[in-house]
Amino acid sequence: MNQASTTCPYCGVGCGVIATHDGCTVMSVEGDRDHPANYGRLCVKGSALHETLGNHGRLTRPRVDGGEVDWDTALDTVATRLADIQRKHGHQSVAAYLSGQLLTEDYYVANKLFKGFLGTPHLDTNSRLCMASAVAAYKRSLGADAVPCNYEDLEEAELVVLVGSNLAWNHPVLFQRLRTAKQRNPLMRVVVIDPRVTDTCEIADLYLGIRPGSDARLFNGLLAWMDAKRRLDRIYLERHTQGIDEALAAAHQEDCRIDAIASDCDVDPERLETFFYWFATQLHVVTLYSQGINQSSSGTDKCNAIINCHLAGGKIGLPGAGPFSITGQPNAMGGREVGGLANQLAAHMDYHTPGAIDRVTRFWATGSLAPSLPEEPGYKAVELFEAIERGEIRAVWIMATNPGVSLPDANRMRRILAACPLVIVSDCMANADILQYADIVLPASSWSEKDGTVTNSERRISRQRGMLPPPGEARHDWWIISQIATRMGFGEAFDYTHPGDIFDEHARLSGFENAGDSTRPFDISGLAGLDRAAYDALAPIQWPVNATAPEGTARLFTDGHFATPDGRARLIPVRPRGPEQALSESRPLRLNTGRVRDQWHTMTRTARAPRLMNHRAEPFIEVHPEDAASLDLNDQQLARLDGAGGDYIGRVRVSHAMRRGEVFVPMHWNDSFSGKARMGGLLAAYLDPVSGQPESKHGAVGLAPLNIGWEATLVLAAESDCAPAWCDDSTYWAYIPLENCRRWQLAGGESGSACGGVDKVQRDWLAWAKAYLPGEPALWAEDAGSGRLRAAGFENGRLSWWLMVGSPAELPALNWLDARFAEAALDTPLPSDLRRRLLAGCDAGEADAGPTVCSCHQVGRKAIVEAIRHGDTSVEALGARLACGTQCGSCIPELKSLIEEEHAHDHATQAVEAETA
Ligand SMILES: Nc1nc2c(c(=O)[nH]1)N[C@H]1C(S)=C(S)[C@@H](COP(=O)(O)OP(=O)(O)OC[C@H]3O[C@@H](n4cnc5c(=O)[nH]c(N)nc54)[C@H](O)[C@@H]3O)O[C@H]1N2
Ligand SMILES: Nc1nc2c(c(=O)[nH]1)N[C@H]1C(S)=C(S)[C@@H](COP(=O)(O)OP(=O)(O)OC[C@H]3O[C@@H](n4cnc5c(=O)[nH]c(N)nc54)[C@H](O)[C@@H]3O)O[C@H]1N2
Ligand code: SF4
Ligand SMILES: [Mo]
Repeated sequence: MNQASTTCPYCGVGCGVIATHDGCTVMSVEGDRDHPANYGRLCVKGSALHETLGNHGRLTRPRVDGGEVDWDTALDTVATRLADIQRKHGHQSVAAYLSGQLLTEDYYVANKLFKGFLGTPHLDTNSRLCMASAVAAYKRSLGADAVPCNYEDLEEAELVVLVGSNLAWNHPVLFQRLRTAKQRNPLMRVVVIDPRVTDTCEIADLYLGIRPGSDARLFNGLLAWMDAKRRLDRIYLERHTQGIDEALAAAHQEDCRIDAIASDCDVDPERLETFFYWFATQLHVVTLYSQGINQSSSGTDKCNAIINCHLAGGKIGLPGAGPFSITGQPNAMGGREVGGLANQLAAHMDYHTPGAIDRVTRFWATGSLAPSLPEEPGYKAVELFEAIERGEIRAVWIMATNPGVSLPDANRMRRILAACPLVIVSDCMANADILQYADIVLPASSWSEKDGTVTNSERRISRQRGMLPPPGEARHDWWIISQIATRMGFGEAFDYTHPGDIFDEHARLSGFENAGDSTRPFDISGLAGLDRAAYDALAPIQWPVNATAPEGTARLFTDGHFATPDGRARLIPVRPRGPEQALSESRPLRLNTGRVRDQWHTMTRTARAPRLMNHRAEPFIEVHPEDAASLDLNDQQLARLDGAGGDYIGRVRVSHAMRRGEVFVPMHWNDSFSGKARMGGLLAAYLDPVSGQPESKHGAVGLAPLNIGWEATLVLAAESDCAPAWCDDSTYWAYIPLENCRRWQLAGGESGSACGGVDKVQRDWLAWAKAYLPGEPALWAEDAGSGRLRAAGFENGRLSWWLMVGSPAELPALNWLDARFAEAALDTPLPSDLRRRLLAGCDAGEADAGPTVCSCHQVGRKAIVEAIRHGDTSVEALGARLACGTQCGSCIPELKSLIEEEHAHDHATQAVEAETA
């Protein structure tokens, strides 16, 4: 057995992971106690990493025009077709769309090939949908895309403001660090600003349930308030900044009385003033912001409104202080470092950085080999797709991202890709939606196989280390790109033999002609020249790493000198703007989109671990109770959202966490897991004019119940991830992998739909089962009156399917049934008690645990509620009895709210009892 120390491939916290493996399989993972991001902790996604591996469902062979080919053919075809298109349509007719999930080395080579050697600036990344506004704002104010703070600052702060971040679910280990710090320091305060009451509110001293999109108004108001209360740090402003007068003038353009701001933001004025007071009177304030701020048509301004307040109070460059944009993807930061955004060139140099184009040309020695470097920035994500639509770009290479799900107006983006003459896709998973549009598929190696570095949210570079061979013929991304570069005639510049060679070049470029130039703080020249052993052993380190800071740098701008030409930070005048997507009579609801605790993005990886599916098994729509009532919607009923570019079907979750007039849907479901739950199609593409980031958080939708005739649950043996034929004739379907079988949740017979007339009454399920399902229906119990039905089929003595027609509210926990699918053969003839249990789908004595709350120990809601009623009224007591919340801790906020709910319920019942007595 071997152990490898590596880094988690999910979120930007960048936790160190120790993986135990035998060279073929990773048996287990645990948190690396020595890694400064997590000190041994892992969240539920990290601790389930080994359960998502395995060769099943992986891409293993290159494909060209639908047929499998060998690598030579695939690489030659890519090289020839790209060259042909460039010859006919110019250098800038080819593009790349990359991802913050590539390693820095992969990213560096792709950027060098496209911008350096193919002479096209059109290389952008999914970070455009994620960090672009934060990047643009840092550059405008601090002079460089340089995150000033680190994780310890969060722990050392007296006030932590979490804006547009659901840290508890999306950066769980950091959330736990913050919770622990707060327990240690009772004076620490936490403020959460989010239109939804999220699990992050568990540690909030103050919650502001803000009107979506009104954050800039709030922070502008704060700036004006600090001014009025003489809480500006005039000395800091004088010495280290520029632009306070203009920023204040802009803030004062609006009514700055507390009541007016509170009314615009739709929050309680007293709470608002409390927040203002706390912010203004504390020096050690960290404001951590994420997608609730960035993903907006005025995201850059919102980030700057936050940074303004920090600069104005001198709350930056100190321990426990600073504006902290938290990154999402494992290597969002690394991508920014190499120049993965279309407006960047390389190593934090822009096209317009004086001398940069010449410097990079000399460093890469593109010389006579290649066309000269582009002179102007390229198209940003959505613009890039629009350029394909116009026929201006005729080839796009998509790596490690699933834009048919994640881009706004995704259905249109799919049509654009379908019409693009050449689409090349590098991915690892056979079920990624993007593959439907690929002319050429290049199978890539994945986490546990690939080697390189990633940079986390606090500028810390860590190694990801490979331990397993890639399956079949999958290859490393850097290798694939270098091979194509070589076949296009640039072999000399791409003769890498190992990611270490690439890292060395990247480190050298960061320091190239960068001595003493404080406008390029991204400098890791101190890591250049590492030999293979030193690269392999590289310990986590925060950039800059150079001659002055050989051990790395924990915090930036501590001396008040910024990365602007004159060393002064800029306050930016901000005029608050609301969402661009307008509400209308037919689309009166504000659409919010985001993440759930146990899934990662478009589910190609996390959905492979059945226990990660249980917390939220189906796509859903969260709705405020009063909206639900006015629309005649019940909890758990299916409903349809209608948006600008398409519709979405999910199960209603009636929730007090929502504001009235707003709905929330998860961003995760792709074509393999549901038929109509891709939220990208609901949104029109409105972009921030500075950063080009789409407004993914503020759509406009209509909502209506789905009037279906039937609902059914089908559980089937065997392996396969794709949607089978029966999904086509269902109005709604969701696929939910279990340990030993596969579950489909189906609904159909929509009244008003084409097949509604036939299906509305009932289907002939017996005929249907015979047509679609393997094996004979051996058990069949039907209630003709209600249309309810339970049945099971067998093949060679094994259970092959189980069917329940009726509301899924009647579903038992399926653990017992799941285990039956693992049995080699069931007794024949079936004993009567087994028949009964099979029809019921559960063991008679088996309590239904309800939906999973704790994914680590698979503890369900009902079991927890029961334990609370028995007197386990603390998280600790619940942990002692049921083990829930004792491993990764991600479910603790949910445990606490269940305890509170039961407490409230008790009080209500007591009150009623008192009244009736
Ligand atoms: N479990 C899990 N974790 C992840 C990921 C994942 O897929 N799954 N993805 C990773 C990635 S790439 C990213 S970028 C991060 C994202 O991490 P977060 O930014 O925390 O994630 P989101 O859920 O997209 O959005 C955060 C919050 O913004 C709120 N919000 C919406 N509109 C507004 C508004 O106008 N103002 C304010 N103040 N808030 C608003 C939403 O209600 C939501 O709770 O998560 C990372 N971590
Ligand atoms: N409405 C709305 N839209 C959003 C968001 C939102 O909150 N709301 N969030 C946005 C944000 S912040 C983000 S980051 C994006 C994420 O959206 P995407 O980037 O589209 O999502 P992923 O599912 O992570 O796609 C990664 C793909 O790369 C593959 N892959 C994984 N590792 C590798 C590798 O090493 N090499 C290669 N070649 N392939 C690999 C995976 O199988 C998968 O298909 O979505 C954005 N879209
Ligand atoms: S918090 Fe969870 S998902 Fe994020 S890096 Fe750590 S273990 Fe991975
Ligand atoms: Mo992201």
